[in-house]
Amino acid sequence: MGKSSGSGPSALSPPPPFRRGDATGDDGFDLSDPVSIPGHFFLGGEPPRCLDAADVGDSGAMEIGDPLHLLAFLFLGGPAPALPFASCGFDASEDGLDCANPPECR
Ligand SMILES: [Ca+2]
Ligand SMILES: [Ca+2]
Repeated sequence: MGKSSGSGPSALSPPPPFRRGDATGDDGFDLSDPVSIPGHFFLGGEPPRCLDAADVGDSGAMEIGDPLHLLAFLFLGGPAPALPFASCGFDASEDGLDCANPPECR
């Protein structure tokens, strides 16, 4: 047929759900999650699939404190990551972090 309709994807598509702290996107929490964050930013490793999930403290920026926060929670009984953490959800605070390739969140 002729021209396609004007109903393309909206510029304001809703953000994908994610689970904060699951930087590897494998639906679980283990040592690979905190390790993958500095691994990407300082060692050129795989980027987190969802930067929001790697922003453990929800500061709106990726910092060295994010993997440290996650390490402390996982192994030292430290405070939990910011919500959404226990289950899939959406970022409560707007920031410039992207969730470009979100893992399937269950
Ligand atoms: Ca993980
Ligand atoms: Ca945020």
